[in-house]
Amino acid sequence: MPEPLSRRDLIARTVPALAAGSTLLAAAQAYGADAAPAEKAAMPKSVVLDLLRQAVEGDKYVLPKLPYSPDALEPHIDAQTMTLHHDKHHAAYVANLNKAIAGLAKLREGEEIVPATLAGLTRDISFNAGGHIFHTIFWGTMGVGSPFSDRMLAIYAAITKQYGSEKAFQAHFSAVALGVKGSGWAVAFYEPLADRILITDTGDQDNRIIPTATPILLLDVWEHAYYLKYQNKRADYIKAWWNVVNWGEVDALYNVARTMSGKTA
Ligand code: MN3
Repeated sequence: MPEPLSRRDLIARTVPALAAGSTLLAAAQAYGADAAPAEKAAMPKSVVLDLLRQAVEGDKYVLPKLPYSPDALEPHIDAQTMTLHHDKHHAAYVANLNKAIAGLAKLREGEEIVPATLAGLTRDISFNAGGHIFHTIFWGTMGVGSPFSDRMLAIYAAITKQYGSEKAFQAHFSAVALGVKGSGWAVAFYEPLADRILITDTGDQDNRIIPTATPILLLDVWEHAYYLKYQNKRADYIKAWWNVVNWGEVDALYNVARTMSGKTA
């Protein structure tokens, strides 16, 4: 008899944004506190995996703590923006995700499933789950870590091979971030079919996700992510953000995504 689907599997099958992060969620769970030492040793240490483990408790989604103090990314990203972004915006996605799931349960108990209510709640789940997972990964991929020029990193080899140079990759990613219309994210995904890194953007935080691909580097370009310090100068925010990318963590996620999809070095 097949194992019953876990909550993660169920959501991963129905919510594209969560599906994109599901490799990381699977890794976080499989290599968590209960894993055998050999299994844990096989997976690189990762801030993001630790945060993803904190992002759910039982059947409720939970706001993980920032892995550094709100002023840690100064002067590039200011403490007030970090505090509002994490404590208010991310917290609201978590609360609204739990609310939408409860709302759907209630809807199923009713005499009929009202299509408009269903459509609204389904969108709420996709939107808020995307927000919850993307922000959780975003916090973990910033901070003080290895510089990109560390040639020992697997991500360095992959990016220079696929994009020609660090500069070419950053220019491409920055242009995608700058080109997002309205609110959204620039995202670099690991795509396991071709063992390749792809850059795309999202509408809000729940569209244009590549199924099976795993986000390894992402940048929030919603105005709430930068407006206090940079106002309308999104390009300045993007330029500053490169200074706080934790390449050691991006490398860890790249290795986790490859390991989880059966690739060897
Ligand atoms: Mn945001």
